Amino acid sequence: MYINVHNDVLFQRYEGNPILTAADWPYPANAVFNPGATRLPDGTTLLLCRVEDRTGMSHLCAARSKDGLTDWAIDPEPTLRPDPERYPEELWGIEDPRITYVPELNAYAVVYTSYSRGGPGVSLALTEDFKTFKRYGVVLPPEDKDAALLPHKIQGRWVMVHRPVGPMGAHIWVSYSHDLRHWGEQRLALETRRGGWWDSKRIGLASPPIETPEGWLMIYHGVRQTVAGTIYRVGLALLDRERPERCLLRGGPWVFGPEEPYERFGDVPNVVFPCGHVLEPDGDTLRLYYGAADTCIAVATASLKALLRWLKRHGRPPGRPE
Ligand code: BMA
Repeated sequence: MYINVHNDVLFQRYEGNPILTAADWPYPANAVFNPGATRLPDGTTLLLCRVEDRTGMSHLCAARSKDGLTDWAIDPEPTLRPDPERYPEELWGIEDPRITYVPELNAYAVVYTSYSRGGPGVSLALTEDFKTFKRYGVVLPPEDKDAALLPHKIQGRWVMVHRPVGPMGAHIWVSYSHDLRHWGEQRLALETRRGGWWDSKRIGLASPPIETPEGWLMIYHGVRQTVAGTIYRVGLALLDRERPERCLLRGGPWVFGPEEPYERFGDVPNVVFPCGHVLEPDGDTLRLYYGAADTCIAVATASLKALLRWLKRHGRPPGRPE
């Protein structure tokens, strides 16, 4: 049992939240949320935002800011649109990008959900400039989403963390590839907990795993079903550096959840859904960008060291019956 669970405040919301809403968009939009994030070489923060229009379908649009908080310059048109003619899996839109800079490729890997007739799948595109994209199409078929590429090969293979849904639930898996197109050696990395747990209905990767000397820090979302609907919250786990399918530590309580009105009310209430972060030049301050209530975009900061300290104190190896 986890008794005396600490309500440590690890994430501080920015007082100017939400930082981006549909009203800021240069063209009509219903909602902007769940952005991927990266820091460009000149220090600019780039968010690749999911934009839902009034058909109900989504595309991706880049917003850039010098300080990562204010004065966003938003592309005047969609940056990456669904292309169902050439990529039929994008028929009902593209959603929830995760961005990883991959030095070996000299490019950013954008891994996103393509919403096909067969359900949501994982698609990959590479870009150097967030203007032109080299699409790989769907790399992991439905039902699968919440995926990100790790920034370098491990023992000669690329690594993807993702969330397939099977008859036994929605858990986090790790898969390997030699060429980014063909994925195999699938391994179950982290399971939903059961019963009353906050992460008992579904879990999925939030922002891309962060490499630390102790392992890959994984920020993940967990879903609980209640009589009033679902609640999306955020928890922490640490994955082995060389074998990321091995979870070393998993936090008990959630570390971030919907509290503010913009997180509690919106198109889908009670959702915080991070898809990206940037690390400040101090190497410790983490800015976590998240969709709030499937309606707008907000940001919260945390100390990477404090997150790891917390996990070492309050986390435990998974695998025991929970
Ligand atoms: C998930 C995804 C997210 C969304 C969340 C809450 O399944 O579809 O895009 O933010 O549900 O609606």
